[in-house]
Order: sequence, then C-alpha cells, then structure tokens
Amino acid sequence: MSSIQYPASTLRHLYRQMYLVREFELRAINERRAGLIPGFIHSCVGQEATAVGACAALEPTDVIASTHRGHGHLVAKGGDPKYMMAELAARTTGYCGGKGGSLHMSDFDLGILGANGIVAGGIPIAVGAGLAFQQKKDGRVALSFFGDGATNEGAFHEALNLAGLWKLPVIFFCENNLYGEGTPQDKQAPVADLAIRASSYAMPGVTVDGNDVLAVYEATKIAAARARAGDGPTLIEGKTYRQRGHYEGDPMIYRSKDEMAEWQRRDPVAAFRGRLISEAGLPEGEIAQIERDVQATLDEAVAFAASSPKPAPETALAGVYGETHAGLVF
Ligand SMILES: Cc1ncc(C[n+]2csc(CCOP(=O)(O)OP(=O)(O)O)c2C)c(N)n1
Ligand SMILES: [Mg+2]
Repeated sequence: MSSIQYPASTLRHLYRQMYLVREFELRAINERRAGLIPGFIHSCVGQEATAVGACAALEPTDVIASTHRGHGHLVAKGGDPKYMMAELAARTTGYCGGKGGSLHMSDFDLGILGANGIVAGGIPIAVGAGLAFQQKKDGRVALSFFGDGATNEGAFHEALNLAGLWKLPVIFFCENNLYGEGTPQDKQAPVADLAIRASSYAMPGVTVDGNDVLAVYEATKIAAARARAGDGPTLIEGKTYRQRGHYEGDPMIYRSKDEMAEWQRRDPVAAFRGRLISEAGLPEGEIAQIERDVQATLDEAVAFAASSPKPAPETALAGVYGETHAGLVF
C-alpha cells in the first residue's frame, strides 16, 4: 500500500476532490430520476481514485482527454460542477450550451479536451496534443483516460505505436474496471495485466491499485516527470471497479452480488477517509467540514442548472456541426 507521508493540505485536497466526484455522480443520478436530467449517465462511482490521483499529479497547463465515463475526470481537472450539471440538464448555461450532454463536455482553458462517446476516441487526440507540445517544446503533458475495453481497439495500438516511436509527452491511463459493458476482461483480452501491452511500444507499463489514490498519484507523477524530461510516454493501468451499472438502468445480470459486495468493501473514497483519520491523524471534524462544503457546492450546482433556461428551438442548429440528409454541412 502507498505511504501517506504527504502534507495535510495535499491529503485534504485529494479527499475533497474524491468526495466531490462521488457526490456529483450521486446527485446527477438522483436528478436524472427526478426528471431534471435527460439522456444517459455512465457513472464513475467506484473509480474516483484514478480520476483524482492522476489529475492531481498534473500541472494546470497539462491536458486530459476523457471518455464516456468522464464526469470524474472533468471534476478532477477543475471542471465547474455548475456548468457540468447545467450541461447534463440540457441548459444554455452548460459547457456545450446544453446541446452536448455528458459525452461532449470540455473546457479548453482548464486543459479538458473533452469527454468522448467513441471508445478509445480520446487516445489519438491526446497523442496529437503531445505531438504539438513536443514541437513547441513547451514542457506540457497530455494524459488520456480510457477503459480496459478500449485497449482492444485499433486506435489504442496505433496511438501507442506513434507515441512510443516519437517519444511523445503522453500518459496513457487505463482505468481497468474489469468490464467493457457486460463483457468481463477475460472474455475480451488474452492478458490479465493490460500494462504489459506497453512493451510492444517501447514504453514502461505499470499496474497500480486503482482504488488507492496515493498509488495512482505517485505512478502518474513519475510518468509526468519522464514525459517532461523528453523520455517519452508511459502506460499506467489502474485496477478498479465500477460500482454501478455500465449506464444508469443497466440490470447488471452479468456479475455476481458477491463480487460487487467485495469491491464495495474496497471502496476508494471510504478507504481514503479511513486512512486520513487512522494513519494521517486528520480530525474527523475537518473531514466532515470538507463534506459539508462539497454538499453546499452541489446544492448550488443543482439550483443553477434547474433555474437556467433551455435552448430555444430556433437555435437548434447553431453551434452544431453535422450533416443533413441533403448533404448540407453546418
Ligand atoms: C468505437 C466504439 N465501439 C463501441 C461503443 C459502444 N460502447 C460504449 S462504452 C463501451 C464499453 C467500453 O468499455 P471500457 O473501455 O472498458 O470502458 P468502461 O465503460 O468500462 O468505463 C462500448 C462497447 C462505442 N461507444 N464506441
Ligand atoms: Mg471497462
């Protein structure tokens, strides 16, 4: 297990971020049930430590490419819960003016290159960003999050190949939650540790406990330093678990109650909270105060989303790139 020898301010920050990711998701799920949020939600409940540990190891000027399960990545990179909630609620004040929803949120000022509905779609985008940073010699790093399923896509292999060849400043972060939709990992890949796939592309591959925020933070720090030194990319695999369905409403018939209960016992947020008290000696009152602050932030986010206007029907085509059946491009 990782060591907890960090300043209290760092530990508090990591916990606040993890708790915010968890509670953002639970609010979004509730608000979807209550009718404020239309559309799909792929929640990252259970995967808070990978999002927070990896983003905390980056500089504000570094960039991330996210996935369909991206709310945690966005929050961890500094995304504003108000604009995120408003986007989920399809309001004009949201990150995409209410027209993109969960799968399209981005904030270039914060280095968030975007969620992505295409599995493995963010990986080549991060490689492109890494190539730009290398050419400009500006010392920035691009990190791509993706799932275990994404490592079976051609885009993953093509992107790692070029990044390895050109020694690009990229971190490939695989959140191995053991399933791609309802397919367990051993039915979709012939290897158990996906990090070994790095060896084909001349880069280090590291497997860490993806439910241990400090282990993730440390591995990502090392990868970022290596990238900034010009030594090239790293593949990090964080073993974790999605505690809820692939999407909200998933009947989850493909996994056992025992398995789910076992991973519930290894809950990353509760585990870190416990360590903060027992190992780092943080007073429980301080932690409770962080939790109250986060709840207030989320009260505000939900109220902001609910009171924001919906896009007017006549603006439906503004800001949307697409093609009509007649072949007209907007
Ligand atoms: C190219 C592509 N193929 C298939 C899909 C349908 N799809 C959406 S999520 C998903 C599973 C992805 O699994 P993984 O990469 O492990 O991510 P996780 O959902 O576990 O976070 C699939 C197959 C898609 N969106 N894009
Ligand atoms: Mg997966």
